[in-house]
Amino acid sequence: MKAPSPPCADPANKKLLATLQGKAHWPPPLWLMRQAGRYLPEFKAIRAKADFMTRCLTPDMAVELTLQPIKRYGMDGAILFSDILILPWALGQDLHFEEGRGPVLPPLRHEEDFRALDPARVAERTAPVREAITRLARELATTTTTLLGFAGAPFTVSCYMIEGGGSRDFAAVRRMMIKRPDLYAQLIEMLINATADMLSEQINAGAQAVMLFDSWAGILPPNDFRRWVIEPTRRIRALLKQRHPTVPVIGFPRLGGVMTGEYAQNTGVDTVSLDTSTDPLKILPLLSPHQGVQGNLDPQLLLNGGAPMVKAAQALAETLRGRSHVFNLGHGVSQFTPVEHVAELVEAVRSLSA
Ligand code: 1CP
Repeated sequence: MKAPSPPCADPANKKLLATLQGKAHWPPPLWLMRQAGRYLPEFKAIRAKADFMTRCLTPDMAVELTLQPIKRYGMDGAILFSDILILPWALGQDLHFEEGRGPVLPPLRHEEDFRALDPARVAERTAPVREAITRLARELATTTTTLLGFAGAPFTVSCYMIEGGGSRDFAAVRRMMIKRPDLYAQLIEMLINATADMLSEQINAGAQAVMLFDSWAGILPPNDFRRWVIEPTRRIRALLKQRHPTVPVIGFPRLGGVMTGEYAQNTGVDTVSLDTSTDPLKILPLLSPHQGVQGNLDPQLLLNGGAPMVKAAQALAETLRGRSHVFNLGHGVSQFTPVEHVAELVEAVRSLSA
């Protein structure tokens, strides 16, 4: 097992934070989406003891789970152990996670369902999350690891709220957008403000950068993508910049395809996280010089490990060398990934030479 990051009192040694603020580092800083998860034996040990919501809402557990991949691999970023669906739960929508099925919520269908949501209770219900962040910030203060907060972006969160869980085509969300744009717009408006407030609270508690996951952005046609993905993200970023001008915002418009450049330009996110299908060379010319790129190694290469993964990782880092690049995957770590493959990837990126 690798030692955790060496102590360092100087926040300038937080390579990930500096990169998110626009600097180029070589080798690039690295963390992985879903780095705390079922591929880790120490994660499974805690998973056997408590259900998902308990793990998210018990600060001791959330802290321990967040730090597991840091202790094992010395990642440059620690992402809070939580979920994008904590916000709907905090707004008053019931939520539980079913084995083999994922999140389950009572779907929002009628005006009364929307009216029952109450942003006034979010701060109180997310108090354990802030407590976990406060403790993590203290633990990581003297290390090289940057603490990341996050939320789902309004569109993706609305998908789960309206469908009542995951979906193949998100037809109920599309129906609502088409048939009740007034009601849908009210929900997105509420989510914009609640998300900005929640992320602002995460920053006040000690998160050094925040990420907005828009995992289903890619299902929308261009005009809906502009209205329900780009515009809400632009507004959340603007609200956060008013309150925390120096805190970087990462945006992940997954499967955004040719819309990804427009997303980066018009939301103003400091770093755009690219999914597996995106060629970074196609996006770079569309970014401003200090805008960063995060990603985007194929999680399937990590799953399989060995020379194909190492070669692709080296090529990806080399392609983005000289600009702000955070090494990451194009989506989350698969639960079937052998732990040795993650160690091999971390070593491959760390040992990139001049
Ligand atoms: O313990 C378990 O078995 C539950 C698995 C799990 C985990 C580890 C879920 C259920 N959520 C999480 C944690 C989580 N989720 C984190 C923090 C940990 C880390 O990254 O290391 C983060 C950032 C998320 C974000 C998240 N949750 C997203 C956005 C990113 C993505 O994967 O696209 C989404 C869409 C969710 C919803 C969700 N939560 C869990 C599941 C199985 C799902 C997907 C449901 C579906 O649509 O199929």
